[in-house]
Amino acid sequence: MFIDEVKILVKAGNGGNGCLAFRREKYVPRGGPSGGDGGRGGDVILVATQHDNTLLRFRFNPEHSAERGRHGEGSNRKGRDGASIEVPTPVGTIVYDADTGEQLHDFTTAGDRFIAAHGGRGGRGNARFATSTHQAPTEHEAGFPGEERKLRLELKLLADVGLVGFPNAGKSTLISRISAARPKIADYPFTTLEPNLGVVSAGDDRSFVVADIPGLIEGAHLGHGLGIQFLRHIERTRVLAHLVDVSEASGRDPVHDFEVVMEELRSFSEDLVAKPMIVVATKIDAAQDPARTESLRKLARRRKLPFLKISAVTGEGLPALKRALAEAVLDKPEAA
Ligand SMILES: Nc1nc2c(ncn2[C@@H]2O[C@H](COP(=O)(O)OP(=O)(O)OP(=O)(O)O)[C@@H](O)[C@H]2O)c(=O)[nH]1
Ligand SMILES: [Mg+2]
Repeated sequence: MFIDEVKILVKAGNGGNGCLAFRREKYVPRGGPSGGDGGRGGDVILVATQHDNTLLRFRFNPEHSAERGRHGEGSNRKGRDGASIEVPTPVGTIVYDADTGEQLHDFTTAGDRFIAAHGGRGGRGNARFATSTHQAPTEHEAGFPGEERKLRLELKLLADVGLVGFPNAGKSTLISRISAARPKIADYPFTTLEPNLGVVSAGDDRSFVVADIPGLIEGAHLGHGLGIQFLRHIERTRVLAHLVDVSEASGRDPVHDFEVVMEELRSFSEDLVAKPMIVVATKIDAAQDPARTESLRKLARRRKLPFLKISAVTGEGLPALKRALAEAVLDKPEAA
């Protein structure tokens, strides 16, 4: 359902040209052919990595080419081979030929390698064309071109971060501020009916996936509101951001909201409440009474959970939240 997709161009290195040369040495009257072969062009190799879970890196960098082989030289010197390049590709990526649609590779395990474009062979130098009856050959080959292919990469996204909270807490607004996702946002409850995924760039060319899901209300596990079945979409996440509206507009008590949502999470599964969680006070631009924010902060401290406050409207606190989420998600072993 949530598919990340990019088109990329891979271009292997061309082979180096074969050389045309004859030996010229003192006291050797008629030197034989001595043109060396060209070097082989480098390959473009896609290598599966656990470190990335989106194709964002390719969006910034859609072309990958490997080095060409050097030309052959006289004295039978072969040109140096071009270096191959390895392009990290998230595990789970499926590679298609963009022109024919043919599936070329399916990355299932880390370290898995796929040569996406083969380097061109080096041309033969004239020394290789010598035979007993053809002792002064002038034939020599040009290097062969490296393969060039357009690929389409597809990756089924799995959410790393789940946004939970009451309806109207600002979940969809947050994902629209930190990713390219553009879910519907409105000031009535249950605006979000289906989960939205957004890819968030962590700055250092790494990224993670955030899931915005419908809001939870008291009794959701009994089917109130939109129920709790959609929580399965965040079962495999590594961290939850629990958004609590601390503005007066909610008309409710932030601490009570927090406890209600925790109970609903618990009735879905114990694993879900046991996940690492960041408590996020939202709409601080509209929070007049600091006591509301403070009560939530204290609750987070009691529960030994990190606490951050944000305004998706002014942008306050968003960089810190992104950093905290990135830290919780990246470089951690895969969730079971
Ligand atoms: N003042 C202020 N308003 C906000 C902020 N974030 C969101 N809102 C408003 O709060 C309302 C609800 O925002 P949404 O992002 O749709 O809330 P949600 O949590 O996704 O709601 P559901 O999808 O119904 O669960 C909208 O009118 C937003 O404009 C904020 O930081 N400050
Ligand atoms: Mg929403």
